Amino acid sequence: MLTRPALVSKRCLTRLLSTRASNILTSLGLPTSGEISGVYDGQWKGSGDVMHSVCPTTGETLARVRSASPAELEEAIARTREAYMYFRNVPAPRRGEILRQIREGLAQKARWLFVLNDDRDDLGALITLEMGKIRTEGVGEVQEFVDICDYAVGLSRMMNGRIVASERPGHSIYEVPNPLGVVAVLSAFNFPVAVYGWNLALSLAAGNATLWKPSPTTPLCAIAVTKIVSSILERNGMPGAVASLIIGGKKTGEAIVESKDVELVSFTGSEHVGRIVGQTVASRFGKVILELGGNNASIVMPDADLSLALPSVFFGAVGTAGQRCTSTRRLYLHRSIAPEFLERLQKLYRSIKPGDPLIDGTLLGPLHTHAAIETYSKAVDYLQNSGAEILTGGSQYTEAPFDAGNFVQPTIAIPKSPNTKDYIWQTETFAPILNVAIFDHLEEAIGWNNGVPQGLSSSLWTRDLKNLGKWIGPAGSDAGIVNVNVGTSGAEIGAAFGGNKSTGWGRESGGDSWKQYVRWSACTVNFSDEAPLAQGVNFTATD
Ligand code: UN1
Repeated sequence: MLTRPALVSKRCLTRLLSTRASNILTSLGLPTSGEISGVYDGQWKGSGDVMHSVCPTTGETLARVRSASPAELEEAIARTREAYMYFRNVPAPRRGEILRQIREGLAQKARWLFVLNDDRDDLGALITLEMGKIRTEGVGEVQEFVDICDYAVGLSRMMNGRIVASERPGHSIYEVPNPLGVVAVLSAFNFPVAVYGWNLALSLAAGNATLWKPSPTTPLCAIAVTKIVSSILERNGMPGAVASLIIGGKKTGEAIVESKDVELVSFTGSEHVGRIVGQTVASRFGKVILELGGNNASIVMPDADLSLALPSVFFGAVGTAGQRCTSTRRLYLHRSIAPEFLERLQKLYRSIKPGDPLIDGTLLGPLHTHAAIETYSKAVDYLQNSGAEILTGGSQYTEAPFDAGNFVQPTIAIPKSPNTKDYIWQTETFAPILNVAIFDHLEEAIGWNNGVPQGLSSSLWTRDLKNLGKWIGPAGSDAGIVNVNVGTSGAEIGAAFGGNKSTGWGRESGGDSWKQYVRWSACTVNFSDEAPLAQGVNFTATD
């Protein structure tokens, strides 16, 4: 049952914090009263503005967090740099061993695979409390961090360079990866733990120090993770600033992005802010990884197994209340199966009820912020005013207790035209709205799939190999993630994760992503008794 908190005054935060919240905070060693320090660079501190963590389910203020002052930010960057200077000399497999311990520290907080309903899924519960996603997804997010740590432990013994054949006798060329420097991770509210995990794991394996600026609306998740990571670093005699934390707002983000002491900025967020981040980092010749908007489509062919496609599309569109970068926002149905598919999909939508995301069995939690309701309502208004048919949903839940949180109805709409140039197809609305169009030929659907600015994830439902070949080939989907009989969301960590076009071309997590977190040197070594020039150039002076 949701409890609607009384107005929380600063002085009596302790007394009024709900049991629902205080149990989770206490289990992770987070204070339930007073202000919490939001800066860690070897020491916990924070004397900047106070930021509020607000529960999206109940509207309750969970904590007041002290962000970094400008001087503290400067100091944290300097400490992180010093930590890098130390850490780069620690052998990579030893760095891997630290990651293994971090993995163990996290796994104790996410044992869902082995012991259901165990209190060790506290970190997952905190994600649910602060971000609003349902508990199984909160715990799954911690699992994603655990998985990437496993991956990076192995990587710490496999970050190989290459030996290249030289055209000159007695010469060898080595391509050598070395640690890069300070990596800033600017993460978003929707994956407040896992996306940091992707970056931290690769960055640490590569010998860098990280500076994490999480979303200002999910500071508690960041503080809880940093407590786990820093205790392991300190226990191993490493500088804590190998994994620094800065809670802050826009100005803090700008200062980090502009800082010449930050070699790589890994940013997850909107296309609008990503464009500014990209340009700013490029203007100082820094490195950048961008994970921006997704506007992902699923295409269902007549030969698809609908009993597989339906629940996957349902999860892709409604899971996380439509707040994954990979959420399914566009659904292209072949004319022959469209009526049946839509009827069955609507039945699934009708079965979904909003609820406390902490309670097992709830499938629909709130949107993360109140502002997101406005974005949702604006998109619904646009659909209605432009002649779309709303098949289901379209409203906010306004009855108690849901009026205290940010609950909206998952929505299916058929826009008037499938023209991808229209605003509704072009724009990523970060809410559970699924726009549907009907096609006759796969080529037409692929054209629509590719006809938007974004290019993160895409999914084709078919049993026909010819369709598969087309879809993953040169004239197929132009997204970074191109799935077959798998939904658009819920990628594993093993492959590189990221999108093309206005999604920013960034790649994180698995695959070759680690190669961005190192500086590469091409080293030509001459072990002969002569010093010939390449390409046979003769530069001998005659005296
Ligand atoms: C995001 O939404 O920013 O593929 C990341 C997925 C998750 C990660 C999403 N593994 O849906």
